[in-house]
Parts: sequence; structure tokens; C-alpha cells
Amino acid sequence: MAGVCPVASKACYNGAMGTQGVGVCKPGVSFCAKGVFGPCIGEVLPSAESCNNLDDDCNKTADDGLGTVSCGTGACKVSVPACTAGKPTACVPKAAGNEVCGDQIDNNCDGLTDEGCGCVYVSPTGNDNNAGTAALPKRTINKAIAAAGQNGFPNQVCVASGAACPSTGDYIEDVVMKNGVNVYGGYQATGNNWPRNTATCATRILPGKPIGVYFDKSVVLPTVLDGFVINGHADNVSAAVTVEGSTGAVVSGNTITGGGQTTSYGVNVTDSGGQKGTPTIARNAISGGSPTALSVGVRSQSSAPIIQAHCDVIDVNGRCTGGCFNGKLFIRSRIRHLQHPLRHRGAEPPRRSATARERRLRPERRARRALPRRGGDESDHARPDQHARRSGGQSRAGARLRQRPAPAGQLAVQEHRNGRRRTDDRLRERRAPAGERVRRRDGRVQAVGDQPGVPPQL
Ligand SMILES: [Ca+2]
Ligand SMILES: [Ca+2]
Ligand SMILES: [Ca+2]
Ligand SMILES: [Ca+2]
Repeated sequence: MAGVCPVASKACYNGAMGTQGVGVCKPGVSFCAKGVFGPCIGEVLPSAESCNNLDDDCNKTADDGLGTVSCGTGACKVSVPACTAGKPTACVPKAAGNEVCGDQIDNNCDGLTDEGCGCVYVSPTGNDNNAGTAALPKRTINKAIAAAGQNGFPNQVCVASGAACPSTGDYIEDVVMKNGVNVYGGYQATGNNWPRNTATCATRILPGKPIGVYFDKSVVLPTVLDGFVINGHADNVSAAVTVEGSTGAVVSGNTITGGGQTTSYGVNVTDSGGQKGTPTIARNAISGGSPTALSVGVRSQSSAPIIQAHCDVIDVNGRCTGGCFNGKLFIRSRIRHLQHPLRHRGAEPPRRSATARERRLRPERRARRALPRRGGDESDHARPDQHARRSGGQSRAGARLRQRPAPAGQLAVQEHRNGRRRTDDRLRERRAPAGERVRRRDGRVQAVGDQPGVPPQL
């Protein structure tokens, strides 16, 4: 059906009403051919918006509705408009911070929220300016104790020996325990929940003061010190651990050795103004030390410690039959292999044949040897409450010991004819058996070893 077009061509537009001439949208041209207008050529219709700084969908706004893009995780997450000035917006995550405990936020952007917050952690490579998380541990036990219970941390301190075990980590500090804050040693500084192995991760506390690790009377809640090696400081009188009037102290699973030079305690429990110390002392290996005078594993002064489970093997009668010297659990007064030098028996000198004079003296020597000795090792289990204090602060055990005869090996002291006491050089070179009697130049016989001025030897 041939016809005639009124005009040779006309504008055309097939887009939605209101879009023509808006944005990129524009009409085209339709030409007449054989009396019929042909297709609309050159029109631009609305299309999906794209990031090109143009109004592609012809709604009068360029690059609208393109949404946002996000990047990063946790506290680092960032959302930005997808298109800026006709170009995709670069998305840069926020910088990661340190994990903050207890805020329900993944502060360090590793995908885990409040990780490494199960303890205030302490490591030999830590820093006291750190918060105390597993990733950023503190350096000292005291600073960790101060941080416990705050800023999302529990009342617990976990102390590592190193990043790998077996290892030994030393903490040279005077640890002061805080009411209700438990302190555990033997950790390995790895991961967000440090593993614990007290057998291979040796965490040592080396106090610089004679008081050692200290629980004072403010410690009334159960407050645990567990899993450490604690060596007392070398002072005249020294304790590795002191419990003064504390009713909540729990000293468990430690290897404790006193460091006193004259008087030495493993654990010294005293009252505080009449307030008894009532610690629980359990599953430790406690040695008083190797001082010259008094050595006590656990001492109690006007106090009542509860002592439990310091035995490796208990027989059917409930007696301890294993441990003490060779086991892992014990309380003893002395370090067995570190006896006083005067008592140490070194290598025997080469034997030689006796002289005629010595042969003559032999029967007398045999008689001397037959005299009773005070023998045995002093490393017995210490009984708490055994050493009740006398006025003046000296335990009765110490006073009693001074009244005993001198033990084997003690220097013999002889009284001089003019009444002055002197130490005979010849006598000094040998060990005087206990109970030995020395004939003085005036003919009287005197027992040695109990003269005043000679320190008692344990
Ligand atoms: Ca638009
Ligand atoms: Ca656009
Ligand atoms: Ca995290
Ligand atoms: Ca957090």
C-alpha cells in the first residue's frame, strides 16, 4: 500500500515519556521510503546507569543509583560510593589497630573479635606498654597483675617462658600478689590462646628482696600462684614466698627454693597484727635452701597453713612412701645435694700405710668412733607449726639446735690454759666426730662442739 509521506523525514523517539532530551537521551530521525517512515535512526534511549559521569538512564542525575562498595574487615571495614566523578571509587580499608579486649570489635581486623583476651599475658619478649593480649603481652608479672580485671581482661595472668618450649623465662621482680588475681606460669607464647606445659615451659621468678613473692593481708579471696620456679633472694634471712596474714593465698604446683644465707625459708607464713595467715599450699616441691643456720621448707608463725598433696606415692595406710628426695612433690628443709661445705665429703686422699704411732693410737680411735654420732640427713619434711615463735623473733627450732652437740665436721675448739678459747689449727684440719671429748692441757676432759660462739650446723 503505497502512500505519500507528508515530509521526507521526521524526528522520532521511542523512549519513555519525559526522558527525551534528558541526560544522554535524544531523538533520532525516521526517513520516508515508499510512502512509509522507516526505523528511527540515531535515537538514544535510556539505559542502565553506569559510572561514566553521564545520566545514562535519563532521570536528570548522572551516575546515580550505583550504590556503594565495601572493603576491609572488622574495625577496618570501609564503605564508599561506587562511583566518583565518573570513575569507580578506590576503596581503602582503615588501618588495623591493636586488639582491645571486651569491646566486641575486631580491632586488629583479623576476622576474630576480642581474641587473645583470656588472660593478661606476660612474656620475656613483652612490653609493659602493651595491653597484655596474647599478641601484645606485657613484660613483668606485676604490671600484668595491675592490668587484670580491667579493660575487658579477666582476673588472670598467664606467664610464658618463651615462644617455644622447652625454654626458661626469667622474671627478676618482686611479685606482689593482688586480691583475687590468679597468676599462672608455664605458658608458651604462641597463638591467641597460649598453650600451657609446666613441664617444659619453665617460668622462673627471681625476687630481689628477702620477702620473695608476697601475699599480704589484703589477699582474702582465693588467689592462686601456680606453675612457677621461685628462687629466694640471697639475703641473710630470706624467704622465696611470704604469706603475711593472707587468708586467700593458694600456692600450688610450684618449685620453691629458699635463698637465705643464714636463715632460709621456702614459704614463710606469718600473721599480720594477729591475723593468721591461712594459705593453701598444695602440690609443690619446696626446699628451705642451704643456709648456714636455720632452714625451713614451710614455716608457720602464729598462722595455720593448709598443706596438701606433697607426696608422689601414698601407701595403703596413707603414708607418703615416695618422693621427698627423688620425687616431684615434697617439702623439705634443706637442698639435699647442697649441704654445708664443712660437711661435704670430697674425694678421699690417697691411702698410705699407717705410721707406728698411728697404729698405737688405733684402739683409741676405734673407741671414739663407737661414741654415738648425731647422724642422718637434715632434709626431713618440715612440719608447719613446728617452729613456734619465741619473743625476739627466733624460732624455737633454731634455739634448740644450738643446744645440741656439734655435728660431725664441726670445728673443734679447745680451751687454752690461760682461760682464753682458741681454735687449734691442727684440730681445724680434721673433722671432730660428734660427742668427741678433748683432753685439755690441765688434764680435764671437755666435750667439743657446744661452746658458745660456734654457730650451730644443720
Ligand atoms: Ca541517572
Ligand atoms: Ca552514568
Ligand atoms: Ca581481632
Ligand atoms: Ca576487640
